[in-house]
Amino acid sequence: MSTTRRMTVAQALVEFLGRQYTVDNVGGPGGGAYRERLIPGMFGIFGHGNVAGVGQALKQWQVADPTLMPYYQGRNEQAQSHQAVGYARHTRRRQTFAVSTSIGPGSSNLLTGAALATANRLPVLLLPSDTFATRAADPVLQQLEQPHGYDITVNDAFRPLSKYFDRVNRPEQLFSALLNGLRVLTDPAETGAVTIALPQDVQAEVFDVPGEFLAEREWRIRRPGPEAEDIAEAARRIRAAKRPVIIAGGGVLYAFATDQLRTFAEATGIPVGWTQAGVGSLAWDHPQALGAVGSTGTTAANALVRDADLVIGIGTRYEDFTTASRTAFQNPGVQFVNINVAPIDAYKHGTSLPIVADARKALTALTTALGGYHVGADLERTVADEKARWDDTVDAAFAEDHQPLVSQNAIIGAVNRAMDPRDVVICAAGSLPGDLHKMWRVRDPFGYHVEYAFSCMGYEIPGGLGVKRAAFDAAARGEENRDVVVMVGDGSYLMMHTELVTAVAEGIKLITVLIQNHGYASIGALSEQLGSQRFGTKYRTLDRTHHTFDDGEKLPIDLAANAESLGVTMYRIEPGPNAIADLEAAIGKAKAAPEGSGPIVIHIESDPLIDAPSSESWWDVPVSGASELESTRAAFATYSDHKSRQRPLIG
Ligand SMILES: Cc1ncc(C[n+]2csc(CCOP(=O)(O)OP(=O)(O)O)c2C)c(N)n1
Ligand SMILES: [Mg+2]
Repeated sequence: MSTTRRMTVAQALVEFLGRQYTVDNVGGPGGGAYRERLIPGMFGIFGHGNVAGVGQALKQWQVADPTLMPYYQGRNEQAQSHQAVGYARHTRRRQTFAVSTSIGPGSSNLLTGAALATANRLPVLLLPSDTFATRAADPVLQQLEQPHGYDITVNDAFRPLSKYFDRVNRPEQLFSALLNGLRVLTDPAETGAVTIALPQDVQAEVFDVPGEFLAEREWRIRRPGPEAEDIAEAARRIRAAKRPVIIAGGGVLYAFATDQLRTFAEATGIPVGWTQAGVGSLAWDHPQALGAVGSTGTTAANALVRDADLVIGIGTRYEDFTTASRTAFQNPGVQFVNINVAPIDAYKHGTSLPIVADARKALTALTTALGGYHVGADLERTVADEKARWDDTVDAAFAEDHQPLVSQNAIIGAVNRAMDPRDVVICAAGSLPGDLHKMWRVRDPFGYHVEYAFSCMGYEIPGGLGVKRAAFDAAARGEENRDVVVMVGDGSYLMMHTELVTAVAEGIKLITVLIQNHGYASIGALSEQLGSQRFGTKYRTLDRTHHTFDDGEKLPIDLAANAESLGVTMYRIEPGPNAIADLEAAIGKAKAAPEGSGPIVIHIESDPLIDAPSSESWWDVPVSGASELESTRAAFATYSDHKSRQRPLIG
């Protein structure tokens, strides 16, 4: 017999969240079963809205049992949600954090975080506070007060950004709000931002809570198998294909299907390219590993997909970069077999054979169905030749010796060499994600974490902190530890570096390589390519006469001193011939620091005008059709040429 308890909505919320577990039959310790807390902690920045209700409940539990719902601070609500997302990706969408905010700006600061989680299909539980449900205090500080709709609050802005949105206007609604919310969080096809708005008066209201609501509950990750007819048809099409290729996406990693992918690839001889989220599906030096596909791809992968007559997509969203804006696949007869647990992706681009299934189960079934099949020797030769050509290209880029400022290519090579195979590299925006996608030599399924669905400047440091928390928690459970290395540009750093303070407060050993190139190398190169002459992409002093930031002096900015002032250990790499060797040594030194000793930032300057090797690919960014500038007219001609190769549907 369960007993009913009288408690506040916030107390019931915190206790409920502390008793939720994710269970899974793959990806546990030693590859076996898995059972962990779904919500291992809650972030919060307190203000009116959550200081009393949720804050009181957290304090009450911190006194009674600090393990039930550990509270963590952050310096910015958006950054807190990025930490939760980083944690969620590293735990393969089986654990995430809750984020509690005050009303108004505390809530709206989370909007970018919600969009990022939803775009990346990564779970995060957002608990923004809301204005009074009773309207007893009205309009309260930070209330939106829309004349045309008095029930609208700032939190309604989460509706289009969330996979599940709810508002607990009455205490009894908490039950269905949380049960629905957690269903979505743990659903492999639906997951993303779950937002439950909590009016500040309701948080503190007392109601009767049945004991069964507060009992431990398990959420098993669904891993649906494929339908036999689909596998038979896929096998028939693969047997008929002359030039098949696999595109591996994040779904391979979330399904713990890397062994199954390698087995399938080796049994059939089909080569494998990968998306940003799919890096780690196969080790870079596997003979069938083509590397990155699409706009930020390798010439090897792009050559193979260009001529492919059958593309087997596994756990990919087929995002614009992957398809090179629908120009990647040029074989007129190309067909697609799309294996994905999410129907939206399985059916994407009008594919003729969608298979809605877990990647691991589908690959196992497909391997069996294809017994005895192997691609021809000519395809194997092409793969080996293209792979060797690209590997040589990367070797040359890593060995670049530009002076006085080094190239970012050489920096990436140094970081790659200095990190252990199990360490994790983190990135999100700027020129680094594309360069890493092309060139990073990944050696472990967890080794690469680039947020490139939203590519949000500022994700890098908080996202990396979330990954480090997850790696640390896994190590506490007996797994081997991993160092986490954030690679971040000066633009992203300036936008959101303040979670370094959080790392200082908790002594978290997060290693950051900060690349100073005084502005936006990425958008600068894009601007130049599109005929806009790098307008507005450099950090320079304002020339008031011509009102331009493009030609002034570099800003007298010292980001190393900035990080140092926050309590971070800093290594400055001096420009010059030893910069790359010094960088490798600095990473080695940072890695040797003990856990608990706090964050380390390594500051290095690079030349923004040296690009990564070409992908021999394209990305659709529309160019002005009319222009007074000759540079724009030239860019428009090139644009029109590429545009002619775009396909309306690719399936
Ligand atoms: C929040 C946000 N605003 C704007 C952009 C568009 N954007 C993409 S990369 C970039 C510049 C990044 O600069 P930096 O971090 O210095 O990297 P770099 O380009 O120099 O490699 C901008 C403005 C973005 N991705 N995210
Ligand atoms: Mg920069």
